[in-house]
Amino acid sequence: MTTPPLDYRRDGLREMLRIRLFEERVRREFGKGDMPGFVHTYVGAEAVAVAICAHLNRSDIITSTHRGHGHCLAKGVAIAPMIAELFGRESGLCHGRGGSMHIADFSCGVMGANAIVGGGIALAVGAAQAAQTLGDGRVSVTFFGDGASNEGVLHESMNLASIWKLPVVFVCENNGWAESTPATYALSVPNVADRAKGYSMPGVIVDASDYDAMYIAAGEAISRARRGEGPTLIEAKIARHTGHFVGDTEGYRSRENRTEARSNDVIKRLRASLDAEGIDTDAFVTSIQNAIVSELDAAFQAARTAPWPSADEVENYVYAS
Ligand SMILES: Cc1ncc(C[n+]2csc(CCOP(=O)(O)OP(=O)(O)O)c2C)c(N)n1
Repeated sequence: MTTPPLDYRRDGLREMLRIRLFEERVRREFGKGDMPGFVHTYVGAEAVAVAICAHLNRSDIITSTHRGHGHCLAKGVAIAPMIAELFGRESGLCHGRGGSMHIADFSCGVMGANAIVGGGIALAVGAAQAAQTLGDGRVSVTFFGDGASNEGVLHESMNLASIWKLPVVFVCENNGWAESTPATYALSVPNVADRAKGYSMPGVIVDASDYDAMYIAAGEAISRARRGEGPTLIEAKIARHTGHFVGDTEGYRSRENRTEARSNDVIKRLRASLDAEGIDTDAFVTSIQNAIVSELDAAFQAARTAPWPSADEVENYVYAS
């Protein structure tokens, strides 16, 4: 296994910090009570979206989940219209009709977050089939959780992707929980990746607190898809740092389990390894923090004062009305 070049690690640190700061701010702002709906944050999982998207082009496709902010940011969605969408405003990416769980931006290949668990998986397979038919070289990636891995759609999708050698990567973010149900209870196999064998594709387990490992595994799977050799299932093992949603009191989880989950943080780990190589990350991190905090300040202020959709147009931009 080769270590990725330094620049990729610095880019990785920057992108992961952007997501972390975005999510921590969203959590705080949600507590003020004027952001409608539910919010599920991506804290602790940043390496997965960032490492995958580091290997994707803007025109490549991703499909996301109810926990989709990190995927969207890593794929290039702009912060201000995303925040406006969280507030349900007309200036939001989906004209405020979607909110946190339905962010989509086709201009950078984000076919959508999805409140339906497993809802993005078949869409990514369809996008991969389109890319293969058109011969345009694009790949698609679908992110989903361990809970979604028990949905029938994953199994049908992996089977079709395998027999047609579609350029798609299945990325399971296994954070050990589906809401309050432990993966150890709900999975028929020790690892989600074990299921790849049934569909004749590589099944790769990655520790997502290790950015280098995640970057390398992502690169291999995406290159394989681009070479026309078919799909890969990556299982990224993540420790769930927070509750299922913002406000979850986690009565089903021990304090020790939560503390342990937070103890092996990918951002701290990557910073420490860069520092050990003689790169002082303090100044780098401070400059990223300052820039992102200003961007977030402006985005929240603009979103809170932006117009709502008008009542007589509320059925526009939705598929069924
Ligand atoms: C088809 C469907 N079933 C159930 C739900 C309710 N639900 C929302 S999130 C969730 C847990 C999903 O767990 P997982 O896929 O592991 O993702 P995580 O929240 O851990 O990231 C469930 C059951 C849903 N939204 N859609």
